[in-house]
Amino acid sequence: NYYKNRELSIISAPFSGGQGKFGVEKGPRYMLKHGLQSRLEELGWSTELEATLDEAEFVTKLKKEKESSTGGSSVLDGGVKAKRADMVGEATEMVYKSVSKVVQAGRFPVTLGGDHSVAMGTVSAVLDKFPEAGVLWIDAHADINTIETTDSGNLHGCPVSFLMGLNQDIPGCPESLKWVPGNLSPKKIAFIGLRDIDAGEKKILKDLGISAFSMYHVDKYGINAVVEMAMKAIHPETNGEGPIMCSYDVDGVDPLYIPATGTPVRGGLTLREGLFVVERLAETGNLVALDVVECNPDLAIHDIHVSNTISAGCAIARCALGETLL
Ligand code: 4U7
Ligand code: MN
Ligand code: MN
Ligand code: MN
Repeated sequence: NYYKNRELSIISAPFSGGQGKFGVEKGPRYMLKHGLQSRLEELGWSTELEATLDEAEFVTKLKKEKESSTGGSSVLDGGVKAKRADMVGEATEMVYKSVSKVVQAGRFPVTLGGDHSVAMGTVSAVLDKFPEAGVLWIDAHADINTIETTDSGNLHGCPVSFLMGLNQDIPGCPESLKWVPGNLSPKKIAFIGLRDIDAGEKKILKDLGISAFSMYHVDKYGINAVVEMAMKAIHPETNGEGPIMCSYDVDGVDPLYIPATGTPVRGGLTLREGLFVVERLAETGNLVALDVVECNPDLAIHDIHVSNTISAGCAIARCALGETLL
């Protein structure tokens, strides 16, 4: 157990520039309003709040950028694509600094997104503190597009390629993202929940031999076996033991349960499977950091979709931090 003193910080990362829809920056505020902090206190954690960027400030900036002639220009030198790369670079570096401060102080970082581009900051900070950490990436998507393979140009579909340093040598790689160390080894990440992978991403996953468990594997082996295999994949020498960071995109769970998210894909994890993953990680005592990202309350058609999404997002955090059914 890496946090015997049970101290955590909730890091708000209300950023939406990694994709095109407003509202995902509201995720942290909604989850906090839902009572997340006191529920984590009830689990025996002493908690602190850590702000990164200012929600209102960033929304204003984003609106200006969208109204400008380029609309957050996406095509860069060399024909590569990355929308709003300057903002994403600035925001993710701020997240990196906040999470660094928290982990270096020996506190468990719970980062609330915001879109998944913020994981460039969280994972980089966690790897500084725990260089041997493995990452479990729970998601319908692999988020491993490079600035060459991305079709959408949305950087929330690219954080893993930046974390692995796959863009550094591509001509036209945005200066603003050069701060990302890019030292995540392809051997140190495993995906769970995949079901919407672009052709370019499939090739990268295959070429680099990355461990990826799709919904097919969840159906075939069951979620418990998949989590076990994923842990062994990132820590092969120690039979799955060693520090684990979990970057949890709520769209890994089926939109039946978590409808208010930017890129929903049907056929996902049930809510129970999605919670089991983090319950199991908590049980190992090896979890060192958590992101919960991509809750977008603005994308709900009914109020019930907002509360379903936010309460499920909060449940993911609580289960990861030790809440059990019995
Ligand atoms: B998320 C996508 F094309 N792959 O690159 C892309 F399907 O953080 C989706 O997982 C990315 O929500 C989804 O735009 C990013 C698309
Ligand atoms: Mn996703
Ligand atoms: Mn994602
Ligand atoms: Mn999404």
